[in-house]
Amino acid sequence: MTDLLHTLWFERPASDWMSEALPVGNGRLGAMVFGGVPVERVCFNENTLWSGDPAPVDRPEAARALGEVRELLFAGRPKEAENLAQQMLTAPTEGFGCYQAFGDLQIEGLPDACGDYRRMLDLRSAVVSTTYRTAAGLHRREVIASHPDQVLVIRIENAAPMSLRLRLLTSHEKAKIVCDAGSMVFQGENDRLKFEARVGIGCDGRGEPDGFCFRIEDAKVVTICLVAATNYRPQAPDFRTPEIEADLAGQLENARRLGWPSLRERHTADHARFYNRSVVELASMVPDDAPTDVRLRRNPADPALAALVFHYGRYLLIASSRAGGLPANLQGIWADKHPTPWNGDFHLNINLQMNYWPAEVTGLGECAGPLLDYIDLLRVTGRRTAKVHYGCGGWAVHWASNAWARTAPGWSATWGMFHAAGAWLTLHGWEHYLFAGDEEFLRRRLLPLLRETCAFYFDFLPKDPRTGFWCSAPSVSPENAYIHKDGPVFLCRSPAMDIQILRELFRAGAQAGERGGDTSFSAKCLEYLAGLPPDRIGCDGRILEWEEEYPETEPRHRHVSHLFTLFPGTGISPAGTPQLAEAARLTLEARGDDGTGWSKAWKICFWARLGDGSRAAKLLAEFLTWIPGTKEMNYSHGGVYSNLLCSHPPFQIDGNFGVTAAIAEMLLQSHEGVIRVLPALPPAWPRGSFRELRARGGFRVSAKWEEGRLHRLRIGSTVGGDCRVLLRPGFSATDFLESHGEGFFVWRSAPGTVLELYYSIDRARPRQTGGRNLPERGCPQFDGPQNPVSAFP
Ligand code: FUC
Repeated sequence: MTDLLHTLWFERPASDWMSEALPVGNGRLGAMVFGGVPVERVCFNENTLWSGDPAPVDRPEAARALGEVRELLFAGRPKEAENLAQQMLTAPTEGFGCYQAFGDLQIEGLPDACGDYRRMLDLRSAVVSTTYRTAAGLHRREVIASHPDQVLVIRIENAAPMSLRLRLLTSHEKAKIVCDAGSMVFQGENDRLKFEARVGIGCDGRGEPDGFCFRIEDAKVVTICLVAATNYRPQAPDFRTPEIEADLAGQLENARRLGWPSLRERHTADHARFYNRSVVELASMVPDDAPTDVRLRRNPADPALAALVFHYGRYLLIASSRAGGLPANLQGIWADKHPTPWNGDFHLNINLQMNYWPAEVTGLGECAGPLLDYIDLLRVTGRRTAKVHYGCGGWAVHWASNAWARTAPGWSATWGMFHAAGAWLTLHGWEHYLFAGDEEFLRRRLLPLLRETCAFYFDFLPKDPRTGFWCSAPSVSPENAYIHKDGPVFLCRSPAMDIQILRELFRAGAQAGERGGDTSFSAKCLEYLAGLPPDRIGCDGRILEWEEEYPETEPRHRHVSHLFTLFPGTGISPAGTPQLAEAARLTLEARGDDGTGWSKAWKICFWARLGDGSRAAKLLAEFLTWIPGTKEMNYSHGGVYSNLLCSHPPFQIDGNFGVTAAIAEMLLQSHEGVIRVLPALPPAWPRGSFRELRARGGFRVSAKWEEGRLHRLRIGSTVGGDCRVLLRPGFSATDFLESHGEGFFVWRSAPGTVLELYYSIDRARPRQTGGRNLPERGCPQFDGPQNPVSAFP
């Protein structure tokens, strides 16, 4: 039986890149594999291949117009303010460029399938395989994208000798292909970068160039290695080196020397090091072994499918975001063309941030490395934008950016003026610190980042003359408009999202300053925190998205920006702020459950934070709505394709990452300084377990539940310190737990120790049956008093 939790599989070759092909990636090189017969298509990407121009587009006249735009906003004339902002504050579209697909490697002449066709992605080994029976026997193909050896490898094994033809295809105009005795070289350039791919071919038959193609004769076993690079360099102002610096010939030679078994082994070992960091298991009522697309259409509410999509998000993050590279863009590293939808850019009003929501909680903190590096890149270019556009210190970035770290506002004042993107990104550094508890990171990287981000806002925020609060103006509530007497307007003062982000920013600054010994920075953050306006509830009980209770142009808009504070922020919780939590609930009800893929993923996170597991599960099943690959772009009905990639539509990877984070949030929360286990467990998931999800404070949490009740709990402490945990009332504390009333306990943990708790599943008489402090041994296996209900992973 197929491993339902870690395998995607299909009975047909993929007919479409976006919705059916299967992704592999090593963080930099990505490919979509079709598993075709008689033609295999491997559509590949290299994540630095972007068009565009890094020349700054900041508008020197902007700072002079800023005062007037603000005055118009304060005078209640937002439409005029928006018109003036459009004229004077927006930056041109020129030079933005887009992420570009590299090319296609086609293998023609593969033997026909007589039966038993299976195409599969094994998430644990990160291998895409295609197997089938031919007239002569078994045909087997495997594709990997190796991180340790920086090579994409296609291995073909066939029962009988084959005659194949290899072809490189590309839609880049300036590209040439040269073949020699054992390889194909593909070189080109776009408006900015040089790029090159090399294909090395090894086989047990004969191989020779054939015009622009490569011909293989009489081979049963073929190994094709593809390496690729550009002359991009993540460094302003030029962002490129004169020539491509990667030693592609050396990489191919290394791959040839290692050979397939070693390449495969080194790849799977490297991947497992990340993939095995955490596991979620959700038991199905009736395990369904059918192909993934059939499962999806048959029972989107199947808990095992939810677990699969959870693991898929982790897989995609490992495959698209590894140390030293650029972060995952809107399509990860899996684009099939250019221009890519929305330029395949780094959208910063939800999308890039969502890509990294699952990183810390699933133990993939290193995969957030590219994001943190990218923020440092934006800081460099963003200093100029802060100065030129606003006359401020610090740094600023707006609604979206690209490989050139563009930080100026967008070309439309309606969406391009979202400047809180930099503050939001900075919070990812704070979260990284909270999860890892790494004091060195705090001092060396986080504090300088926080200081510089806050420096912008210390200069930027005017006082609202009417209320005396700090005011974020001009700004927008991402991509949403309100109805003003002069018509629909986007430009506004202090949208709720800005204020909520700034609240988290100043709070983080205050705490980081305190912990890092910068008390004056800490005090200044506290002063600004105290001067921010509170969240407001409208007369119908909902949280206000804008400063005033305006009618909305689109009450069911996909962005739910004014609930940032519920997730990923920390400002609302049913226990801590019940009134706001109720207002958040009403806000969500009014917004409706529908939305693009990423919007649905976000809504699941919201319901998880509100502790409503049933509603979260309902939305999760809707997120798993099957979308045929033919569906046109739209802004309200998303889901997933057959290959489980998130459909905005079209394919946009944020929803895959968002949904992984959401499932983690249903099982474990730690944002309130206390660990809550199973805070939003849906009744439809009565039995399951998770292993090694991460909680803030450097804790690793594993749990198992039966009949919807926590049965075993294990918390590992990596850096020591107090671990506050909320346990079901009625349990007595062990020697290792101090009771703080109403189910709250504190474990005063030493670094490297583990706390284990075992509960009886007897509903009538819940009791704690054991708790121990143990030295940590990496991934836990529960021992001690065992209940043989089922094996814990
Ligand atoms: C934001 C969203 C859109 C889309 C785009 C890439 O602008 O509002 O729905 O996801 O990013």
